Amino acid sequence: MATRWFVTGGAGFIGANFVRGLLARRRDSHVTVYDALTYAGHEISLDGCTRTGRFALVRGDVCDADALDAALRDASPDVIVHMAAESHVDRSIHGPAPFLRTNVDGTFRVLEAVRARPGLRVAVVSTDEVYGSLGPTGRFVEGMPLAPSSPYSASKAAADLLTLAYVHTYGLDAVITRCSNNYGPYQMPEKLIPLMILSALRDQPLPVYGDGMNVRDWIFVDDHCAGIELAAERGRAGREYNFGGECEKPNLEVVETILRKLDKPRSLIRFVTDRPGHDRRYAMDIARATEELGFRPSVDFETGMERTLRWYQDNLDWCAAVEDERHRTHMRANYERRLEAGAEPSADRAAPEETR
Ligand code: NAD
Ligand code: TDX
Repeated sequence: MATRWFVTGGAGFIGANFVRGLLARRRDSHVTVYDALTYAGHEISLDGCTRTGRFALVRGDVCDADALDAALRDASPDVIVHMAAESHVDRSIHGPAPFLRTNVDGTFRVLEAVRARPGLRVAVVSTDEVYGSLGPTGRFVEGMPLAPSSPYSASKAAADLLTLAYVHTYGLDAVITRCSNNYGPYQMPEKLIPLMILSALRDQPLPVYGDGMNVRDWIFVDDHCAGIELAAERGRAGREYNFGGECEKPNLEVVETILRKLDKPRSLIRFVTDRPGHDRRYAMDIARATEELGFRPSVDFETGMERTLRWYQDNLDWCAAVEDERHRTHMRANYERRLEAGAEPSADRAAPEETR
């Protein structure tokens, strides 16, 4: 079992939940977080970790090979969990360059660092979005050809392929995890669920793209973190593992659930211009992770949403801290015109045809 963990991107949403969970449950674990602290990475999300005496935060960029090397030398980990990434699809549409830099070149630097350290294992955290978009039926299965549609998902697919090439060519001890949409505490309010929670709490419009019938497979973040831990310790090198919540929901249903639970009116919903290239549906087949790793999602949507809503209501200070100028600039660029224009769902309906 691994005791010394090195988590790139550990100050982000999934990273903070992963690191907190590991430190709390495994008293023999030591965790180094290596994070550039971009607009999405926040030291406050890791508050309290230092008190364990088993935690270190190193501010560093995964694209900086020398800094990465020095941090790895100091940390001397058994395993790297590589989750540093630019993670927001809308931002990748506005400006793809940081996505290519961090997600492709950054992953290359991490793989090179692992190659220089025989015996070191790496779990590369990827996404369901590398598979593209589904029609009304079917699920993503590992081994399907990759068909990413956004600059974000294309950069993640490139990282996956590079990882597999390193296993094949250099015998790297690497696994890849691919997960569906996460929700839970510490998620930046640029993503659907926290954005809708905060907008509803503030009685502001809830911007729903297109007809609101795009489907995502929602998983509570702790379940994804459990899957990453399993894959990092028990996964077979060169193998991809799908994780998902077995919880498909159209976006509109998610938004209506939030409004109902907060006792806010449905009239806050605003149908706005669709996301260009918007994937219609994601759904994960998790049989491999279940059979080989013993993975099962354990938090149902009702419970996960209750926990998430409570967390955001109790942590408005965290929200105010992360909604800084960098966040506000993105929000203006992405929503100002959409909200001014508005759009009828029927006039703006995304093509529901199969894309694979
Ligand atoms: P996030 O945007 O909340 O966090 C990303 C973290 O990476 C931040 O702490 C940021 O500071 C850090 N980072 C960014 N660029 C960096 C760089 N160049 N060097 C070092 N650190 C850098 O993302 P998240 O939602 O926590 O996602 C984590 C990982 O999981 C990503 O690889 C993402 O693609 C993947 N993933 C996310 C979801 C989801 O629903 N959020 C689902 C499947 C997979
Ligand atoms: O304002 C919005 N209105 C809206 O209708 C936003 C931000 C989103 N949406 C829709 C688009 C998607 O169909 O909600 C759905 C979810 O959107 P996001 O929260 O942006 O997530 P998504 O694009 O599905 O990608 C997420 O899951 C896979 C993560 O951001 C990725 O990092 C992960 O790989």
